[in-house]
Amino acid sequence: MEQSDAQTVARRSSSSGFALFQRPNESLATSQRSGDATHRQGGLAEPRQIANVARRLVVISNRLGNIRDLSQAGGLAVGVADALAERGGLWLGASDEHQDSVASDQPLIRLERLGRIETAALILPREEYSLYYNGYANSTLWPLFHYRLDLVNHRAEFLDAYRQINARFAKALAGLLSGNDDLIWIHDYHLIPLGAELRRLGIRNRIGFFLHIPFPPPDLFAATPDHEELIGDLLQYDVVGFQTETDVANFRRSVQATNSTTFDTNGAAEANGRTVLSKCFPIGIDVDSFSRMANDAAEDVQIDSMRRQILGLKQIIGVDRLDYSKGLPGRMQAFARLLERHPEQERAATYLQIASPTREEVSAYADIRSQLEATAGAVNGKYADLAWTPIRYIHRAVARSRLAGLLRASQVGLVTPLRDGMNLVAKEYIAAQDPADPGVLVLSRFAGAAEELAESLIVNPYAVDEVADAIAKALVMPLDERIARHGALVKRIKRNDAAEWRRAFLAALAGEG
Ligand code: ADQ
Repeated sequence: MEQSDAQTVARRSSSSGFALFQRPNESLATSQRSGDATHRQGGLAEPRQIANVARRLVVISNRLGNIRDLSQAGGLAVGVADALAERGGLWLGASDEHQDSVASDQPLIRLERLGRIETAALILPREEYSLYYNGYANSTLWPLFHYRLDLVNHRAEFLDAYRQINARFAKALAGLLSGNDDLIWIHDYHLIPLGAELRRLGIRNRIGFFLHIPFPPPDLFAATPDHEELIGDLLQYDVVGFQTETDVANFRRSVQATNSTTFDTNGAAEANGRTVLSKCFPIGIDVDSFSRMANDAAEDVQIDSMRRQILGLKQIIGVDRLDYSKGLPGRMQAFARLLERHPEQERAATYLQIASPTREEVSAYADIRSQLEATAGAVNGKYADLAWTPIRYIHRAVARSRLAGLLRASQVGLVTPLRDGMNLVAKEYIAAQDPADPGVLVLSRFAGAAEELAESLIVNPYAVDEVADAIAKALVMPLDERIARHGALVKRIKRNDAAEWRRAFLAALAGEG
């Protein structure tokens, strides 16, 4: 359908040069039926360039990655951008920009195109977005899905905003689809009801959902009053993907407990007149590119590493968002116990913790920063001398290239979350190592990565002495054992890398896997 400019209110944004547009009174059903082939740039309506691959990929995640500079992106952003770059497509996410008042129910979207990737940034009402993001997503679902019922905050206005924002995403997306053939891939816990909202608008496309965080066991999941609705939402997808077999099993048990739907041996169930496939797709990294980055470490990272070599100091490293699920206070306590239980490590090992700020508007995150600073201060106060600082704590995000160099320069990687969907830092630590002299990964059994990475030193992060002893073992592990363990781990992360993750998910989504 050729869309007239009269239907589109568009104006050029002076700062960014791409279009901000609003579609008043546009019938979504109409744009679906006719396969709306209109792409607006700076107020002009142009024919949309539909990629010449058979099925266009449409990705939706809460936030958009910066497709102009993916060097700073980890995990989801890289995986998604590479999938889109391979086959072309559209990426819809919430904009950093917000509406101060809800002037209209029509979607307000900023479009940008770079090569074969088109991004659509949805400008959402500020307050509603906050209740959805800081509220339901990060004060209700995040703690619930990380088994932290003690931190779950349930409020009716959180849930209302969550459903409302998902409905806004659905409305925006419906207007951007180019037809029934678009493959729709929705990411993460922020957008669980999006598939159901799209179905409500009459969208018949194949829709897949991937959960990046754990799925809790049925008894925990049932603690949320909304659990039946959430299960109903998930059963509207064609494919529901999880990080681990444990998550898949938890999901299936919750489905059975909630509405007696059973899964066959292939993980498929019949619901709402379609087949829903539930399956494990462990996310991975681009191993070769991360190894290369680690090899080309910045000069100051190399100098820091040489200084430690001269002093005979080994480095233990942790890299995380400052999130209570990552087990940081317990990890620092484990380092302190290492110094108590293995006094030979005094002045021989130093612990570098990089913890980037995250979700600071959510109250459960306020305490953890002061708790960590107090622990680091107490350990340093007790043990430090002029020549040795036991804990170096950096409360900032670090550029990925530096991060890779720092991981390589560390003899022990400490990844001890209390619960984690996968944990890509574990895989990045392995990829960063020098195969001829690799470091040792100490990994929580409660990270999804532990299902794959059995050759690391697997620990219970709640057992502080056990973690301390594992660090001690890693620090003195003979070279031949380190090489053997590292070789096996590298094979594993190469087999399940980022390319395999998206290939497998997209094959399932297209009905081929
Ligand atoms: P996260 O909870 O953010 O992701 P994780 O997988 O460890 O957890 O990290 C994602 C990326 O952020 C990694 O590439 C990492 O290097 C980077 N990163 C973390 N801390 C950083 C810091 N301080 N400075 C710079 N970069 C940092 C969610 C789930 C995980 C799941 C991923 C992907 O919680 O379980 O592995 O999604 O699915």
